Amino acid sequence: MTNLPISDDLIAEANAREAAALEDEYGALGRKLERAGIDIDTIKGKVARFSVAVPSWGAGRGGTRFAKFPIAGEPTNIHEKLEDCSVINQLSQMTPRVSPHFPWDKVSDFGALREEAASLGLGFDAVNSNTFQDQKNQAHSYSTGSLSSTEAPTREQAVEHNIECIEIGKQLGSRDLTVWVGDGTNFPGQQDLARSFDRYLDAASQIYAALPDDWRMLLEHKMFEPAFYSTVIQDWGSSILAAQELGPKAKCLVDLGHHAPNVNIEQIVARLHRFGKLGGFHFNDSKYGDDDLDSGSINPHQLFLVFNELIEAELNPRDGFNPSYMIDQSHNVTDPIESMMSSAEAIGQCYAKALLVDREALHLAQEANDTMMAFQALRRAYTIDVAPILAKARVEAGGAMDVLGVYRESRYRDRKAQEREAVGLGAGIV
Ligand code: PSV
Ligand code: MN
Ligand code: MN
Repeated sequence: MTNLPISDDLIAEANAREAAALEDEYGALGRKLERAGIDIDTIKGKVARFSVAVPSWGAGRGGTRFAKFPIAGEPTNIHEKLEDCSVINQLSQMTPRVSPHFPWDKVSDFGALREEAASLGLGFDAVNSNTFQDQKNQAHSYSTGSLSSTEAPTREQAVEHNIECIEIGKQLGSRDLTVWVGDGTNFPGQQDLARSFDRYLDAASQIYAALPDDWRMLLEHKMFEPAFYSTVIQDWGSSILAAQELGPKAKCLVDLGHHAPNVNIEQIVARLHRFGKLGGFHFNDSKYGDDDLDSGSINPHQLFLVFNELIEAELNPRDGFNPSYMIDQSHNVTDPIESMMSSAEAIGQCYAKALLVDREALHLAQEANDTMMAFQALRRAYTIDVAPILAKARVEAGGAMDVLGVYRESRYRDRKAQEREAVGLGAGIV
């Protein structure tokens, strides 16, 4: 029994108003692509099968360490977050899974939570552990680090928490554990840089040993914050070294905002794939650091180039190709539902554009060292407006052609503002 939050009639009526325009635009694009030897329906089929998970924590209004400005009708618990994620998926038809974070999303009955999600048309993606904050009644503080802490009981506590996340994930139907630790130092000399990595590897291997055979451990690196001098898993180098040491089920997760400025992220993608260690993505955009801005809002071309590498990787699956795709954003000034629908669209568009690249022309130009024609092969695909392909795939799956328009027309947030408890003021999440 599904229990979807937006009226199907509302979606159908809105789609009917736009149907002729969509047919016209899809037809025109189809003819343009046909001239280039591309079948638009094949691309639409691939887009229809593409999905990206949404983070449970992204459903609430984010903030900075200075302030958070809540909105009326914001979700206050995992049940309300799932309901909001269901809206995103119902309208966009691209986000059927939610990635939960523990202990933020802890409940007493995870079997019931899984059923509740299913009734909203949702499943669960990677489970995320949290050893970057102290929780109430926690025995040992993470102020000295977590998996790399100098204190053995603290490391044990962090390992146990990750193993508990795996147990929860089994009940939710997850198959990935994402581990990001904020461990690091704020002063030169504060900790031994080599030994802290040894401690991390030792603790991480205990988590790895608890992974079921068909699970993966996704190691997420981040250059800085909360540590501002050194971070234990600060870049893809430390991440791949750790993943190689841990074993084949350990992979690297690339969060687009976690790199030094100007780093060539698409090249990192190619490198990780080359060694069978590309585990997944946290999609977002960034201007200055780990800004967690909406995907494609600052540098959509970079996102396209990342997808271009992903298509290349898929065509050359050296050690398999199965990266998990997820959004990781903080919506500080927008309605999170709107931001995630718009972000899923931006991500899907980059995927579709990457599918349109004439790979033969690209490879021939590369072999001939014809730099301009190689670049033009990418440019031709990037400049095509693929919106009609995404809209048609969405509508055929029961979603809305105009996702934001239908969402506003539904007055969903206004209704929730009447029903839900108000969120208190305070600092946001990392
Ligand atoms: C850390 O900045 C991060 O990107 C990790 O994915 C965390 O789990 C997430 O943000 C949530 O704050
Ligand atoms: Mn992340
Ligand atoms: Mn982050």
